[in-house]
Amino acid sequence: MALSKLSSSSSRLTNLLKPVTTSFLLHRPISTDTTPLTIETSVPFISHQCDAPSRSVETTPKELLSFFRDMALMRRMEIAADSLYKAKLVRGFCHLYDGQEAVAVGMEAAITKKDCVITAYRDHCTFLGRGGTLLEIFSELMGRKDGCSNGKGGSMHFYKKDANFYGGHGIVGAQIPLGCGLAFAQKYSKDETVTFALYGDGAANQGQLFEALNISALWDLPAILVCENNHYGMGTAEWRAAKSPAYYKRGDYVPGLKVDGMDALAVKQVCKFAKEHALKNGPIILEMDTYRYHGHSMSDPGSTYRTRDEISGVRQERDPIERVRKLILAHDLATEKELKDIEKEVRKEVDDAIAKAKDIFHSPDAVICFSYSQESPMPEPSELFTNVYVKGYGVEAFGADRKEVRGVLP
Ligand SMILES: Cc1ncc(C[n+]2csc(CCOP(=O)(O)OP(=O)(O)O)c2C)c(N)n1
Ligand SMILES: [Mg+2]
Repeated sequence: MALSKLSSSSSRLTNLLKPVTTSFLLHRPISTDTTPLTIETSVPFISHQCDAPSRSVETTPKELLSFFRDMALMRRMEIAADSLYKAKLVRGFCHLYDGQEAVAVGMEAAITKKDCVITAYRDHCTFLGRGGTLLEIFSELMGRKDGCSNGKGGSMHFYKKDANFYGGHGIVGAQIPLGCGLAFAQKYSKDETVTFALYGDGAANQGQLFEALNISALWDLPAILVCENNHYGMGTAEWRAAKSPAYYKRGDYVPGLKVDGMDALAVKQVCKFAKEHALKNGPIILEMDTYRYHGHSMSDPGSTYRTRDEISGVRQERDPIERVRKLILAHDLATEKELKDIEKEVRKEVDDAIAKAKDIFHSPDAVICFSYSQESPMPEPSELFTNVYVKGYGVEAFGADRKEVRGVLP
């Protein structure tokens, strides 16, 4: 573990967190101060077939405070989703992202909403990073009409077309070739944008990754393949599944970089670098060294294939929110109390969104087909087949005997 190698003595840590250069003025309003600040990444980038970006990352007090707030919001949201699940208000599959927040936040700081993002089923925070709202998230989780997929996708299938977020995919690895297809469209339309296709260390062992890489490299597609290496695929540790766990090198002829995925500034730096690289030269792999605190999904307590010490060790040494908190305090950008107040604020924001998602009352003629709280309607049954097939192609539904047409889908 990268940060675990660092001395835990507070004086050493304070030295490490000191800026390379700094010229900010104290007593400026913390949330709007854009005075440049340069901070060294926690560990060096490791490169394969390309140069590594500089470890000195340009940032501002405003950006660091927004990293802190955004990651705290994501963390709180995931913890709330866990409680809702346990209260049986969320059903079906649900995979939580707490621990991995720096990847979503750092990536968004480097790109625009014109760039495309596509990921797997662990998608709540990626959606929030793309500008999705808490209300859309909790509504979707609870199968409500106001969800980002009209309550029909659930946890694994969040989408936000207006911010070029293409989901939310449950088939492991399937999003990788889809992402390369998006990059093909971007190259074809010459719009100077790129696609970030995120996948896990488990998915990295699939054949389709290499097929997609081959064609992307052959055609110089602006595809950035981000392997979020949280070190486990369900209950299987990476060392049991991968002959080479150096995922950044697995593209062979495709350049790659290994990054501390718990350091939001390092993630921002490498994503910026990768975007420039991909527009000029074609695909690149970014391996983000990260960690999930929760089990794989809600049915996995996450403690049978790894030790509690391992989990608490990562929390203590590498936690992405705590890292930014220490940076903010070391540079006197806010007080401990101000940071605690931000955490209180996000807690309230999450609670308010859940209350709203539960209590939304739609049109008076809304059909309540299956509801856990008295007022909140699920989508109407007639919605079952909408947004599934393209309209006008006459898709027919047969009975089990396949003889009789039972209905024509809209
Ligand atoms: C094609 C396919 N095979 C198997 C599964 C079952 N499955 C769901 S998640 C998962 C593990 C994937 O691990 P990883 O890619 O590391 O992602 P993480 O869950 O760690 O984010 C598996 C095997 C699936 N959904 N799709
Ligand atoms: Mg994994």
